[in-house]
Amino acid sequence: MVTSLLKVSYNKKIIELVKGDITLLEADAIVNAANKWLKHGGGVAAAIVRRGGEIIQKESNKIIAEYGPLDVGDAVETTAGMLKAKSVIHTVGPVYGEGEEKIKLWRATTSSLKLADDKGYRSIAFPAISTGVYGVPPELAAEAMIEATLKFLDTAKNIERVIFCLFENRVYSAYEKKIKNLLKEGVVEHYKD
Ligand code: AR6
Repeated sequence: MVTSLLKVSYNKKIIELVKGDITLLEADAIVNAANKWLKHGGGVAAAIVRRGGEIIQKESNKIIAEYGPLDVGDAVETTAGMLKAKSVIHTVGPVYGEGEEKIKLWRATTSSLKLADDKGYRSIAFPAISTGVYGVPPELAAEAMIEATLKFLDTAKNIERVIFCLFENRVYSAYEKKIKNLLKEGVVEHYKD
């Protein structure tokens, strides 16, 4: 089950926080927190391949065979197989401790948004990149990912809804805190239908 818990508007676009499993979402694109080799062995990556099918891993292998390992911050696209989403965008977040984690998370978020926007997608759902196996504190990920999203939405052509799908309560709380601060500052507003 996926539960929508906080919805705000920014520049006529929607930012939404939901709790649950990203593989169940119906967005045009869902983002995968991948590694440089697109070996989807654990965490959200494994869940995406499990539900979407091996086709996602096979297409990922083709991308790596052609272009070699990705850089941190890159984003590439595969089919979504049997998922409800139309597309999976794989991006590589930083491992905590390697340095410049905030900038790198900003880049991973922006390159995923740009890829989706260029494809004409209207909605995209992100997990909390790097906050699992890669060990980035959720507060840092929330800052970087939400700030990058606001900046991107200033000039987005097609994206009108960005969802952050958080799996763990501690991670959800960090994203909620960031959005609540933005509400207080008047940067975003509560969404009204
Ligand atoms: N839906 C939404 N979020 C999820 C789900 C899910 N089904 N499952 C886990 N999460 P992680 P990373 C959350 O470890 O830290 C993989 O092995 C999880 O609670 O998936 O970027 C890759 O192949 C956490 O908040 O990604 C890479 O090798 C967030 O997703 C490496 O892990 C990210 O956790 C990437 O590490």
